[in-house]
Amino acid sequence: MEDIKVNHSYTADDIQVLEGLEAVRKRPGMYIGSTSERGLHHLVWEIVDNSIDEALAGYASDIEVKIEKDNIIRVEDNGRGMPVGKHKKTGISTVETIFTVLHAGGKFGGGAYKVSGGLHGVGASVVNALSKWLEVFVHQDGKEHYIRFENGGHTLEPLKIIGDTDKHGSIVRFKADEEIFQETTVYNYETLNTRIRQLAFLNKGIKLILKDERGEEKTSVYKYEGGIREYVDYLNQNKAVLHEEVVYVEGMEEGIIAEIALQYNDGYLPNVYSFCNNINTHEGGTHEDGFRLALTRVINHYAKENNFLKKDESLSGDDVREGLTAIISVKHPDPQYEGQTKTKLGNSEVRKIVSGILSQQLERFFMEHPDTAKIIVDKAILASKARLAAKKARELTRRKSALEISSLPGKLADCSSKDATECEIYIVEGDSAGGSAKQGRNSKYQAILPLRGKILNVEKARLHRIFENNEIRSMITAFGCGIGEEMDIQKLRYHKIIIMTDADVDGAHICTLLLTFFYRYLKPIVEGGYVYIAQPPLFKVAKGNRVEYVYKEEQMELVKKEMGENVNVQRYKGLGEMNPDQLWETTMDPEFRTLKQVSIEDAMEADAIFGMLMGDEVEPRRNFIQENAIYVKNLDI
Ligand code: TTJ
Repeated sequence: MEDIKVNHSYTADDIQVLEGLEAVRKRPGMYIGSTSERGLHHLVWEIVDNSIDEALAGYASDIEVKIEKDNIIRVEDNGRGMPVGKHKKTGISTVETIFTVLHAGGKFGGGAYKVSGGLHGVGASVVNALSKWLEVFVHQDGKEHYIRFENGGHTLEPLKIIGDTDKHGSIVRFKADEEIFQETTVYNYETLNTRIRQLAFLNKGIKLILKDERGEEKTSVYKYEGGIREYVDYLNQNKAVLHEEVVYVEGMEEGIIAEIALQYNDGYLPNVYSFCNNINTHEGGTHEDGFRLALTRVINHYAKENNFLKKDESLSGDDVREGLTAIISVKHPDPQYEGQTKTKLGNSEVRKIVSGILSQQLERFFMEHPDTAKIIVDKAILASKARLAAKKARELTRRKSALEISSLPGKLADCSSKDATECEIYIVEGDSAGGSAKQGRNSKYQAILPLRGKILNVEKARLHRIFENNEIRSMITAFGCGIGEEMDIQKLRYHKIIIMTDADVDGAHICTLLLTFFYRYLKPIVEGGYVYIAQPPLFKVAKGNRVEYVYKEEQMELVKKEMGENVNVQRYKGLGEMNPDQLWETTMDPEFRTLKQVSIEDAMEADAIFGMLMGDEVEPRRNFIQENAIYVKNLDI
């Protein structure tokens, strides 16, 4: 152990100072959260924050953080340099005061937006208290000043001039005390790198350098003239963005600076981060409230003004944040933090300031960039529709469980058996075919649910609109198993769900719609093989008393050959052309019928082509159906 030479006599103030630093050493967790790896890195931020303050005040442009050999940290800035003169209250140099008086940080600073006075801004003295040794170099007015502390902040000798210089700025070097940081005193490059890059994003124009000299030298240099604009670019780098330009607004009111950058991607989750004085306000707060308020208001206003939205419709906050990447950064001279982890900004005036700045400038941006505005509004409208559909799906499921089986739809002709494994439900197109099916069925295990035909042609609906369709609602109720996330396949009341539609375009539409719907909202019934498509005959071939039904075009020749001359051929254009007995015989009787079991691929395919089938263009639809008749056998088109 070397002898510590103490050159100056302690005053009463000094004694207090040392007691203060001793308190930090006794309960370090109180000051830096913990003495884990995280606490160790905290030391670096306590020092760096002071240089950031100097840069924010406009006096420093470059900050360098170096991990020297033996895990010594060196922080340098090119600011004015810490004040070297005598401190009024302590009677010692301000530099020494900064490093030996708890919470002295706030008093020497000149900058209005003190990061170092923020969340954990306990000050440089805490770092000193928890260091084996710490050195300060101040370059100012042609002179280089120096002071060193050892063993938890004991001043070796007062600040002194050690030479001439033409630089200006502050340098701090320190070695964390292994007695305090017993877990580790080894710094993680990536931990430092990530935060330093973030600080560079949050403080545009400041050059931040990280160097590692412990092994092979590593260096990262960050300087973002675009600030949080480039932060949003960075966050969206692997995403498909919906518009090239990041929307950026900034303003200052009542001494509070607010900056917002945002850009939409094709995802669904919002990615919104807020900061106050460079601290990530995880719990949000008034700046985030103001942001949400303005975003929702401006997008709704724009959408209505331009008739993208009816006057009585509106987009919710969740709608306008779908796929949104945004950074909200405020700089506040006197921030108040609240919440569980003190990461919620509490200053109430900030809400109005942020919402005011964003409202005004976003509105203007939309006017000047109508194409981007349209893209954003469209995205929110789509989100709104999806949300509505999901809500309806949930409501339907809830209604079902509340009313149970007693609420079975009136149109349903249910079967008498309650054994789901033998029960079948025919989903039949049209009331007339439904009537025939009801008369022709075996009512013990066959249920009939007629769907009113043409629903699709009328609707040209987006998928979610099918929830507004009564037929489909009664179908869901009849199935009894709920839908979507709350679906319970155990409650399915029929183990065969049989779609029975006409062999024409409308029938194909209904089939596509049903399969798409099943695929999206009732996937387990498709996966479980419970869904079938009935195969009604295309032709009836009769000769005298003998009647044959033909299900496939290719069979026709064969049957004609077999039955000889003078056959009567009837082409069925719809289920309604068959009487109840014929329908039973040809399509419903388990002894004779053939059913096509629907695979998940069929349903997927239906889902994929859904948009095309629902579109306004008739030709591609017609062509598609002709070329890909996965479930359409004969099309009268
Ligand atoms: C304060 O106002 C007068 C001129 O100097 C201002 C100041 O304190 N600047 C300053 C402090 N720049 N850099 C610091 C600083 C740098 C490090 C690395 C550590 C600490 C504690 C302060």
